[in-house]
Amino acid sequence: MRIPIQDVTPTTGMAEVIGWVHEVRDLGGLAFFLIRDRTGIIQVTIPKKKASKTVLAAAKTVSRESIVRVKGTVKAIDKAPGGRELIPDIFEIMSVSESPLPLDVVEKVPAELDTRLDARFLDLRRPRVGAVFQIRSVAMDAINKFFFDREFIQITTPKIVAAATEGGTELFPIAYFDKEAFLNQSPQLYKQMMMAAGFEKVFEIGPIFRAEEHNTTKHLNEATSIDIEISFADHYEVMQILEDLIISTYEYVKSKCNDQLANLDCVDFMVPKAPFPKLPYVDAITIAQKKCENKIKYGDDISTAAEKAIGEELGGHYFIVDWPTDIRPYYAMPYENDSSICKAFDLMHPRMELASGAQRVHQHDLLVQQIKRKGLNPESFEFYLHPFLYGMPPHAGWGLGAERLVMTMLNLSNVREAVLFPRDMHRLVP
Ligand code: AMO
Repeated sequence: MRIPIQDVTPTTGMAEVIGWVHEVRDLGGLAFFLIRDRTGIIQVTIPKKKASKTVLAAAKTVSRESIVRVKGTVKAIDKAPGGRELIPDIFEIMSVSESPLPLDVVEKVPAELDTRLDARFLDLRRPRVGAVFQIRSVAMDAINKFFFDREFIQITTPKIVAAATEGGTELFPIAYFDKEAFLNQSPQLYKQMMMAAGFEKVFEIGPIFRAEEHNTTKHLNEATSIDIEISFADHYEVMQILEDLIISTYEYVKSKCNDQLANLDCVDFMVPKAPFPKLPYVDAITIAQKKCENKIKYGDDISTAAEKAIGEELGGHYFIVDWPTDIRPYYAMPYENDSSICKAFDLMHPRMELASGAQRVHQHDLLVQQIKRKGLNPESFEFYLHPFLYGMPPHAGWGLGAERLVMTMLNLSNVREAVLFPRDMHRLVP
């Protein structure tokens, strides 16, 4: 029976493995193969004089990245990966790979990201690339556990919608029978409606679609958002939950992903330290003004250059709080004593923004007023506003980008590295 390659040890005696032919080396009297499955790599050594004819025939013709079944004796040997090798009695080709390969799995030949994404299935066979997605899966497991441990209800909200969430722009229109419809930018309105449903604590992990014409290393047109909404909570309470979630996700990954982190050269993987500083927006602007050349002023969004400058100053994760009401969405709650600033926040990694959130406006009339102030039509939001008339609890929440979380956690240079099949302005296939 097949065993995972990582479980093959010199004490196993006999072993059978199935995997891809990672490398082939012929040294005259000896043929060496490295065989790879998702758990690791093993050396298969064929002494040509002693091997059977069928083993020799298969070994002679097999191409790299073909799938082989190898059964034989395990021997300890210092120089091979994992300190052992397999001497086969059976060497059977199960699935032939064509040559040449569209992409070199061994990474001896460097490839551009575009070439890699075109042959993504092969790219993902690279242990270093596969490790990103194994870690992403573990991080998602940590996040789900975190929410279920705290008695959140998991929700799934529509991705085909009739109205914008975050303002009028950045929507992908779709054909929906005879109606105008869009792909949803955020579960924002629906997660808030679940507060009116009495669910109190909800989370959703799902796709968001942004028709932004950005071609940067941190923007995707289809991303994964980790969203929460909580009743009877303010912005401070949900910032604390976000900080706890980030730290516990890092801790879980650190405890579960030793091999994958080593594959990625993340030997200095550090769990962020609590508490994350809370920097008022006005101070963030002052730092940016001091450190950046471009002229940023109060009331501007924090540009990429400003993010970088402030990130260098702060050095770790931090929140930007107390934003001008004018530059945040209509659903962010203004402060009672100064309505020019609101109870919104961003969670920042030194490299970029990771999450946005706020305490929300829960009063119907104030919400209508704020929607109008943004130049939007309250009639388009009727389905959303309706629940605010019948007992809407005070509430707060946030949305955290899963790809940016993985990108910053693993120090990846491009957000596309954290997505199996990224969608950007130029990429719709595969
Ligand atoms: P926001 O629009 O800031 O807030 O999005 C929240 C987080 O989602 C991620 N994100 C993206 N990641 C990659 N590519 C993109 N184009 C992209 N757009 C967003 C980011 C970002 O911080 N409704 C609010 C959240 C809330 O208040 O609860 C919202 O969507 O990491």
